[in-house]
Amino acid sequence: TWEDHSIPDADILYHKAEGIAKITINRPEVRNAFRPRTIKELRQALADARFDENIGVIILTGQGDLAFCSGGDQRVRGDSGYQDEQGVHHLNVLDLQKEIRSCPKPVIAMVAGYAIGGGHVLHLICDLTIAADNARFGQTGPKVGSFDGGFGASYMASVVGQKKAREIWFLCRQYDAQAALDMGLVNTVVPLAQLEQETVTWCRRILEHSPIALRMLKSAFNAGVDGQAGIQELAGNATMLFYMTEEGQEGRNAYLEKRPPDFSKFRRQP
Ligand code: 2NE
Repeated sequence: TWEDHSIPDADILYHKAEGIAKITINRPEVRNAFRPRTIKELRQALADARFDENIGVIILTGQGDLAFCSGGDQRVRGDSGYQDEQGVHHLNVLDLQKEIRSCPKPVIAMVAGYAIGGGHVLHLICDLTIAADNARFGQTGPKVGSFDGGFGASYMASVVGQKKAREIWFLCRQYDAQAALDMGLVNTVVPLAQLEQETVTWCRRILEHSPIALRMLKSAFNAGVDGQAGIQELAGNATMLFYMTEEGQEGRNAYLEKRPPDFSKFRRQP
């Protein structure tokens, strides 16, 4: 049973249960398209889930059966980004993408219906994707005068290969769930009625495993494709692990106790 942590009148819903946080884009009338406010709220919920020690895995999804997300809300697209209530233009979904990737907990996209445009990139960025059999995937950028040349291009190519990624962007076709599975874009396809149950089963399995091992693996997978930022993330985890050792703590303790550090008792591993 999900505990409701949603804020009234928000563009998203936010639930928690047994170590799982579920973040839901709640704009079904526009196929869960996002506006700047939606992204701001998604980022806040993701940060909450990241810093909640009881949460070990995060689900990102869309309200209803028709769409996961249809990308940027074209009705509020201004001349240099998506316009907020103050008239300021944003592409803040790019910040959300980075935060999903650098979140040390697995993030799972639970996709029913359309994952299109910037909504397709959101599922792509997630660590895993569980698709319902009615899911449909694709990019529309070149059709609507847009593109995502960041993770949307380079990370997609690392997932499906260069030829397929170019096809997806150049032709702007839609792919059904089976085609997405065949090209490695999703992890599994299940009947729509079983989508949440299957996703929760995957979450429970992940929750049985070592949080630090999962964290290290996520940053290791990122490091290969994220350049210096990916290395920084992996190295940050190495520093965290070193801080957890007696050897690391000896340096801190010696400084605080105003004495020279004694590292002589620590072995030099071959
Ligand atoms: C998603 C899709 C394929 C669904 O088709 P269908 O036939 O199921 O629904 P329909 O009738 O097209 O949509 C239902 C209502 O939702 C609105 C529609 O305009 C329609 O409104 P009404 O006519 O009922 O008033 N709607 C759907 N998507 C919307 C959107 N993105 N913005 C505003 N209203 C939207 C079909 O709806 C579709 O192809 N949607 C557009 C997908 C798209 O092109 N998205 C933007 C890509 S660019 C992007 O996301 C982006 C980026 O490239 C870079 C940075 C940031 C963002």
